Amino acid sequence: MALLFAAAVRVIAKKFTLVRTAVVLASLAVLAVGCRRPPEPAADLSLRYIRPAQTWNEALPVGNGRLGAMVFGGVPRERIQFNEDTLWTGAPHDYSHPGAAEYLGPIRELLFAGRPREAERLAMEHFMSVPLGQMAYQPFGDLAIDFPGHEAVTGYERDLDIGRAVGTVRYKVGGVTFFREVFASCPDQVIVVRLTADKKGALAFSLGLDSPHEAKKLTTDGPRQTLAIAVKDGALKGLALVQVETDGKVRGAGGSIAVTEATEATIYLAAATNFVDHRDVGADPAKRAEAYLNAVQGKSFARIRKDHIADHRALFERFAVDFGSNGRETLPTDERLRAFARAPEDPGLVALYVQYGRYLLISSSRPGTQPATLQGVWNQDLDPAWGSKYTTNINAEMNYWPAEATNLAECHEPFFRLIEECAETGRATARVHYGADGWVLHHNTDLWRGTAPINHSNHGMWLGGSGWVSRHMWEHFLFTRDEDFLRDRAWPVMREAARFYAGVLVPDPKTGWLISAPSNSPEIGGMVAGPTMDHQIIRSLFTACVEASEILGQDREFAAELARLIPRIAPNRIGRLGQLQEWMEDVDDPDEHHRHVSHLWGVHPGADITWEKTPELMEAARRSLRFRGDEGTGWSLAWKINFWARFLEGDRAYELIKLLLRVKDESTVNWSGGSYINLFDSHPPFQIDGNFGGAAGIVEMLVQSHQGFIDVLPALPAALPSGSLRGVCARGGFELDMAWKDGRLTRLSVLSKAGELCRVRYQGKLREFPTGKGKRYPVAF
Ligand code: FUC
Repeated sequence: MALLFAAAVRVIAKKFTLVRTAVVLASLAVLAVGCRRPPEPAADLSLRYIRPAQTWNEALPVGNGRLGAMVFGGVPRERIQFNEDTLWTGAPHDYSHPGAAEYLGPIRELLFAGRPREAERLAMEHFMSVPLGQMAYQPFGDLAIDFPGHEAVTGYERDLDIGRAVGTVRYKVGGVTFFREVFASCPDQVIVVRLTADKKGALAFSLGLDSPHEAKKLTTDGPRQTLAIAVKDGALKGLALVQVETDGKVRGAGGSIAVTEATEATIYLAAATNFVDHRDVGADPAKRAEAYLNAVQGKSFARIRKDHIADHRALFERFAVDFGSNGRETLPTDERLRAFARAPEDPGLVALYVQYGRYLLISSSRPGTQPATLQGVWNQDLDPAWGSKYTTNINAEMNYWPAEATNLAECHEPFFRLIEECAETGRATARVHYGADGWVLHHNTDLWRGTAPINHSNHGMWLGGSGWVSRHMWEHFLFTRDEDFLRDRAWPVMREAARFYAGVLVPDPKTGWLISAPSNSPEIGGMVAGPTMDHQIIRSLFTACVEASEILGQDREFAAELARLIPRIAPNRIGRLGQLQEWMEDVDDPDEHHRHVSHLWGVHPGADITWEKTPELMEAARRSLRFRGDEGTGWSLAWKINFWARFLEGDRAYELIKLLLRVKDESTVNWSGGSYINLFDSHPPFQIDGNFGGAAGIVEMLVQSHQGFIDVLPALPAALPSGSLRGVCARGGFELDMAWKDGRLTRLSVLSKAGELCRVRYQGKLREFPTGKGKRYPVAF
C-alpha cells in the first residue's frame, strides 16, 4: 500500500504544479485514511432529507463551539449562514443603577403594604438596569456558493451525520455526481466545505461572502476573500476569510471567486472578532482570522477531516442510547416526524433526539467558547428573539441539563466561566442595588455579563439567577466528586452567592418567615414578596454550602450561620386546592396554564421535594403540574418531561415527548412548542433549550441520582420497552451501562470513578456496596 502510494505520488508530481500536487496528495490521503478508518458509528444517527432547505429552520447546524453554521444544501445555490460566538451588540459596561439601594426599602414597604403596582413603578424608575435591556447576539455572515447549470438535479440527498459531525449533499446533473461535505472543526478552528465531482474537470462554481451588517467591506484576492464587518450598536468588529484550494482554475475578481475545470475543491472559512472578555475588546480580528487560516494551510484536507471526526467522536461516543427500531430511520427526517405525529411509535427517533441534544451541546459549547445562547451558536437575525442571550430564570440552565448525565462535562465549562464572570459583575449589582455583600444575578445575562434587573420590574426583578446557576457548579462536583474543582472554582461562587442571600432575606411582616423581596415568580404574577421558587433555590444553595464547607473544611462559621438561617426560610406550603403554593398567599389559579412552573423547582432540578422525603409536598406539586396542563413552549414541554420523570410517571412523561416532537413549520405563531424539521426545538421561534431539556428529561426517565442513590429505570414508559444505555453518568462519580427488555432490567454495571459507596435501586430494591476507583461492578437484582 505504502509503495503503491509513493509510486502514485511520483507519477502525479510530474504532471501537476506544486499547488495541485498538494491537493491531489490530500485526496489520496483520504483514500488511505478511508482504508484504515475505524468502524463508523451507527448509520441511523443521521438527519436526512431529499430536498434542500427552503428556510433557516430546515437547514442543518454544524459548529465547533465558537463558530456555528447553518447549511442549506441548496442547488443551484448553497447558503452557509455562519456565526462567531463573541459577535454581539454593545461594549464592556456596568449595568448597575447608581443609587438603587436607597429604593430597596421603599419598594419593599409598598409590597408589604399590598401595593405591588406602585412598587413596580418605583422600581422601574430607580432600580432597573442601565440601560433597561441587555445586548444581542449577532449573525456574522453568509457564504454563498453558486453552481451554474445545477438547476435540474436528480437523486438529491442531504444529511447530517451527528456521530461524525459532518453534513453532506449529493446529487446528479447530467450523469455526473456532485458531492459536498461541510463540518466545523474544533481542533483547526475553521469551517470546511469540500466539493467534488465524479467526472474529471466537471466541477465549476463561484463563491462569495456577504453579511447582514450595514458596515461591511469585501475584498477578493485570488483564491482568498476577506469580509470585514462592524456591529451597528457597539464595539465589536469581525473579520471572516475564505480560501479555496482546488485542482481546477481559480479566478478571484470583484465580489466573488470563480472555480472552473475542477474535480475537487476545498473551501476554508475562518472568522474572528476583537472580543477578549467582558471587559476587553482589544484583540485584532484580522490577525486572529489569518492565524486560523494559516494554521490549516500546511495541513491536508484529509488530516483536518480526520482530526475533526476523532475530536467529535471522543466526546460523542462516550455515551450511547438505543431504544430499538421500527424501521423508520430510513425515512427522510421530515417524513419521519410527520409519521410520528400520526403514530408516535418510533423509539429510534426518541433516541436520536437525545443524541441530537448531545450533538448540539458539543457543537455550541466547548472549553474556551461562550456558552450556548437561547439559540446555541446559531442565529441569522440582527434582532433575534430575546436577543438570543442567556435567560437565567430557566433557559440558560436548561441548556446545561444534559451536560453531566450524558457524559459531556467538558461542555459545561463555558457556563462555569460565565458564572464566574457574573460572580464578578454581580458583586457590583449586589452592592449598588441592595447594599449587600456577595453577588447576585437576576433573570438574564449577556456577553457583557449584565446582572442587574432588566426589562420590567414585573418579571426582571427575580433575584434567583445567582442561586440557580451556582447549583450547576455544585452539581458538577456531585457528578464528578472532583474536590479540586469544588475548592477552587465552585466554592468561591457558591459561598458568595449565599452571602448575598443571607444578607437580603427579610422577615415577612405577616408570617415572620425569612423571604426574598422584592422578586417575581418567573414570569407570572408581577412583582411580589416571597415567591416559593426563590426559597427553594436559596435553601438548596445554603444546604449545599453547609455540605461543601464540611467537605473542604473551610468557612465553617459562615456555614454555621447559613445552617441557622435554613429553618427560618419560608417553607413549601400546600394551598386550599391541595396544590403547592406558588406564592406566600394561597392565590394559585387552577385555570392558569402559564408555561413557567417555577414553584416546582424543588422537584426538578432541585431535589428537596421527593416521594421518599416529602410525599405530601410531592403530591401537591403533582397537583400543581396537572393544573398547569401539558401545553407549553418547547422548553416548558421539556421541563414537564423532567417533572413527570421525577414523579415516576413514565407514560405521562412520554405524552410530553410526543408534544415536543410534534412537527412545526415556520408559520406557527402560537406559543406551543414542538420540533422544526431539522429537529430544532420550536418555542416558537427556534430556541435550543427544549432540545437540551428534552434530551435530559428522556435520560431522567431512565436514571436518577438526586436522592443519595441511583434509581434505575424509575420512569420507564411502555413506549420504550427495550433498550440500552452506555456511559450515562450518575452523582457520586458513577457511570452506568445497562439494558432492559420487555420493561425489565436485564443488565447493569457500574463504573466507579471516585471510589465512593455505591447505592443502586431498582423497583424499590436497594443494593449497596463499597467501590474502588476505576473499577466496574456488575449489579444484579
Ligand atoms: C423567558 C420565557 C420565554 C422565553 C424567554 C427567552 O422570558 O418566559 O418563554 O423562553 O425567556
